[in-house]
Amino acid sequence: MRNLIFLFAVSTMFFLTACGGEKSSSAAAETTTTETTEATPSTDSAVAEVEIHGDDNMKYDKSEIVVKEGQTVKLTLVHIGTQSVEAMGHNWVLLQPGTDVNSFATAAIAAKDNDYIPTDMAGSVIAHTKTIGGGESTSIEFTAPDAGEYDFICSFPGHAAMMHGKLIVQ
Ligand SMILES: [Cu+2]
Repeated sequence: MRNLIFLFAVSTMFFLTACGGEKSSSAAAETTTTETTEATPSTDSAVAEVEIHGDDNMKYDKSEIVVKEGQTVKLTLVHIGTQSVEAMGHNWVLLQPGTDVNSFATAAIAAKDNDYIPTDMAGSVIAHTKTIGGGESTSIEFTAPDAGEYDFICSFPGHAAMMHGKLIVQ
């Protein structure tokens, strides 16, 4: 009888050990899967992916963006605030060198129906996003122009004084 109880105890231990072993090998399999996902090829270096945020305090989170000449720039503007597009709309407008930023911003006030891009000054624009409100985001793609420094602004009425920066093309 003692022998039988001993045998039972041993076989139970064996069963539990086997069960535990199975659990750790399945955990190991999960880890392997995660590592495979992380090993996804890195993004194409020919494309510069840029993200810039605008907020409810009329500010961009970047005053300088650096890219390389001829590079494809994928720019995403994210409005991290909550205010409406009417009250605190933001866009991102890249201007040709020599453009008078104040004149452009003044003309933009009357261009609400065209994303605040004044039609008669469209030639001064290299690239621009649409105008968005809180919680929205928008992306554009353009080719980085010749090496140099370019002004970018938000052309929503009254914003350019606070929301401006330089795109530096190397
Ligand atoms: Cu703005």
